[in-house]
Amino acid sequence: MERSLVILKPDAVQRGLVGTILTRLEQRGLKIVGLKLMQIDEQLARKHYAEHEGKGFFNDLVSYITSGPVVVLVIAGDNVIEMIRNTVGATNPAKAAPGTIRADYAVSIGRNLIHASDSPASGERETANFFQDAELLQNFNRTVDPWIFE
Ligand code: D4T
Repeated sequence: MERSLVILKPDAVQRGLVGTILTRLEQRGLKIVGLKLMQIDEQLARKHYAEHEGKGFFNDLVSYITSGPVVVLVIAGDNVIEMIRNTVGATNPAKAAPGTIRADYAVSIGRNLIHASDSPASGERETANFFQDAELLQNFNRTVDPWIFE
């Protein structure tokens, strides 16, 4: 069982795309086990993007992700990391495959709407950065699951 931290970035909130993007993830059958609206402060932004510290785009990235409210969610399930990354599309929306969220709703790498964890280890680390265990409802049953998982 993997966990992916997904962030609907400030542009998604400002552009009124939260519902649209959540719908895409929900309708795929992915199971959301945590969800909240929040504003990321600079300290958390630097922690979340620590691997990019020192790169030319780092300061702009921190400014962007802290510029307004975001919606953060945790999705749990087998292979969710790869499935969500495929649904989200390439980092640069200009190069993302048609039908992915970034290709359908974005054009710039610095306004690419959504973050999703890139490995199981990142998923765990990022989830812990944003959620307390008690905020996650990992064990609730979805009665629809037999129609989604063979
Ligand atoms: P995030 O982390 O936002 O989901 O994006 P990705 O996982 O798809 O991509 P990433 O970690 O390589 O980049 C993080 C973040 O930085 C922005 N960025 C990236 C940028 O503005 N310019 C760049 O050249 C790169 C590589 C976009 C996503």
